[in-house]
Amino acid sequence: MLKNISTGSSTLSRYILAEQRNYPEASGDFTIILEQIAFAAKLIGREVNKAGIANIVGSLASSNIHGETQQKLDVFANTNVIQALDHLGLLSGMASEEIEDIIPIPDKYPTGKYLAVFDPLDGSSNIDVNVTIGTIFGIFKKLGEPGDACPADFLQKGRTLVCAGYVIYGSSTMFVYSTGCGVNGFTLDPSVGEFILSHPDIMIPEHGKIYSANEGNFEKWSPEIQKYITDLRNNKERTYSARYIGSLVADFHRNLLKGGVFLYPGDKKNPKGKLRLLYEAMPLAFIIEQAGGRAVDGVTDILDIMPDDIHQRVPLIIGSKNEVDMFMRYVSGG
Ligand code: FBP
Repeated sequence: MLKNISTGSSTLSRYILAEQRNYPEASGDFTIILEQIAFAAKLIGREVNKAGIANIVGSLASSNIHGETQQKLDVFANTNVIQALDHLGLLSGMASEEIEDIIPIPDKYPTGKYLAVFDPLDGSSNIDVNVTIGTIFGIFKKLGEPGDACPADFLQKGRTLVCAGYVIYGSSTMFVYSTGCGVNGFTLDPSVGEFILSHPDIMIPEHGKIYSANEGNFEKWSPEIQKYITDLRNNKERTYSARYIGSLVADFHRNLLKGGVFLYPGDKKNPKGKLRLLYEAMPLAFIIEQAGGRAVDGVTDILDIMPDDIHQRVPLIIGSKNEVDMFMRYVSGG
């Protein structure tokens, strides 16, 4: 944790500024980008909190590029993240899980050297039943020439992320991020409208006691994955509990703090699983590695996968190192 910064008194802005002072060459761009994402998160969190009473739950007639019905809040969240970032002069383009093409910077604004990728409202199929949902984001540097981004600019390994984070809209709203110097969590104090440092230097326990998977898919999994889950259930040395919310940010956040493994593997019908590499897996893999955990697709570490499409799906096994290593031993036959 940074010197002279204590929990309960440091706002997100103050923390980012202090972090920035460790890098004399830093321009302050991140401070602006992260503050803007935090602002969008406050707007999204406000709508999420009143979702039941306002006419904002439910579906729109439109569907997104994955053929899923778009929830109204999905569209609201997507618009707000874009509007928070498009005018800064710091980005050369954005890519959202909700939009087929990359999102250009409007001509009236200057471009910059960063690229933003995001899932504006992860777990949105849970909105109508008041389950915790979240926003996931990652920031890359645009490689090559400055100016407007093209889709190929986004095809970078997760190792090149310069920042990643998520916001969780739960019983409180939390902003968790990393710029590659550890992971810190900030809780929104609604009375002052500020994110306050509440979870400094988050480290995931090396061994976890929770496994999170949609066991409704058990019969579709490979025998190796079935054996992994069966052995976790029957483990004699360590008692495992199953916990699955079905909302990635919520499942991830719990396991990050308590230790455990989340898995959404591929199966025969969908060998690449359900989750998206760029918008979900990479940012969370960046966070988990910074917190001492591991994320894999069953063959490779997530951060070492080179995407070939911005909307690519990927199997995701993420969490405490011990349980992810164990998964790799099962699927590699080791
Ligand atoms: P959406 O982006 O459509 O919300 O899908 C992602 C997600 O909801 C994740 O948050 C969650 O981990 C997963 O799907 C749950 O899938 P399933 O219902 O198949 O278990």
